[in-house]
Order: sequence, then C-alpha cells, then structure tokens
Amino acid sequence: HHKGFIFDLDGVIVDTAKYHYLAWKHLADELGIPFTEEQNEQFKGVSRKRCLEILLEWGNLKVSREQFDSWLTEKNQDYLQYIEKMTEDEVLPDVPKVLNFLKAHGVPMGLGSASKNARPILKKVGLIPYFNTIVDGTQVSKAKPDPEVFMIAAGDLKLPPRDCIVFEDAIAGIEAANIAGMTSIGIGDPETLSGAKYVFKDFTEIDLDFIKELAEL
Ligand code: B16
Ligand code: MG
Repeated sequence: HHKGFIFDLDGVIVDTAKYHYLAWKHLADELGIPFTEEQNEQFKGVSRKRCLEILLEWGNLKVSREQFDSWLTEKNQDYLQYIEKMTEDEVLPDVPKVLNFLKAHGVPMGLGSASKNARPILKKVGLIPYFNTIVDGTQVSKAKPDPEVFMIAAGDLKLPPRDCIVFEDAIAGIEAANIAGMTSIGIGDPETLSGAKYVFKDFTEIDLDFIKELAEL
C-alpha cells in the first residue's frame, strides 16, 4: 500500500472533547476562572499539563508544583468518570463506515492522540483491532502542533509523511499534520480549521469515493 491513514481520537473518532470540557469547566469553576466552550477549542489536541498551565495563566494564578499536580489529578479523575461509562454507541456517526472500508482494503491505519487515556477509550468503544499502531500521550514528549505524534505513527506504519492522511479536529493537530508534510483533513468547523487541506463537518459528509481516491485504491 502507498497510503496510510492516521486518526486523532478526541473529537474525530469519539466526542470525548465534551467530557474534557465538562471536567475542565468543573475545575475552572472551582478556581473561579471563567471558562467557555470557545476557550475549550484552544485545549483541543493540547496535553493535559499544558491545558492546566494555560487555564492558570488565564486566571492569573501562580501555584506550587504540588497544587498543580493535585489539580491535574483532579481533572483527570473527573474526566475518567465519564470515560468509564462509554460504550460502542459513542463512536461518532459513520466513523465505522470509513474504518471498515480501509481495513477491508488492507490500508494501514494509525492512531495519533495527545491523550494519555487513548488506549482505555479505544478499548471501551471496541476499536483497538483496527489500528496497526496506537501512538498516544504516553509516548510523545512534544505536544501538537509539534508533528512528533504523527511522525512516530508514520514510522510505525513504515510510510513517508507525504503518504499519510491525517484526520484532526484541533487547530494544533492540523498544524502538526501540515508541518509533518502530511495531507490534513479537518473534522469540524471550516473557519476554525481553515489550515486543513479539506474540511468536513463530520464523517457523515465524507463518502467512500473520496476515501478511495485519497487511499489511491
Ligand atoms: P488526556 P486528541 C487530546 O486528545 C485532547 O484533544 C485534548 O483536549 C486533551 O487535553 C489531550 O488529549 C490530553 O488528554 O488528559 O486524556 O491525557 O484530540 O489528541 O486525541
Ligand atoms: Mg482531537
């Protein structure tokens, strides 16, 4: 195969972005820092630690290492409560259509997520078997927009970056894919994701002929 596909997780395969939002909102309320869904856009694709740093900057709060770590843990525990309840029904519409099509044609697939919770989430929704490689937040040192996560995935798939197609919902993720020299496909709002080569509202708008063309099948 000439081409490979790399998928982001949160906001592309599952809508865990809404759970991240709820958990951050919970913490922000507790700290008295205003936090809107618009601000949450800037957290997409960004590591947990970096998100908290940004939140504290917005709130003009300087805290000790211990306090920082304890809030980080609190946010994650809150988030994990939502994850525990996830089922296969939470795979976003028409994502299985695309995954099944690519798998049936033997196209290499990878996951490239900033999340340290990526594996448990994939397990919950039953998608582990689709991926030839799963690269997550436990393996990367440089967060998106650094292309590291996608470069590791491409390496695992034994493909040069130009032969990789990346699906992303985050501004930082589109940037990472572009910097890597991969084909970026935005999932979400075309204005927010204007840096992407193509943008779709969601997978229901993507037809298999387009996937076939991208995959050069
Ligand atoms: P965790 P993705 C990212 O996942 C999320 O978009 C981002 O909002 C989150 O802060 C980050 O994972 C870290 O997640 O706290 O679970 O390690 O979109 O790159 O799949
Ligand atoms: Mg995402």
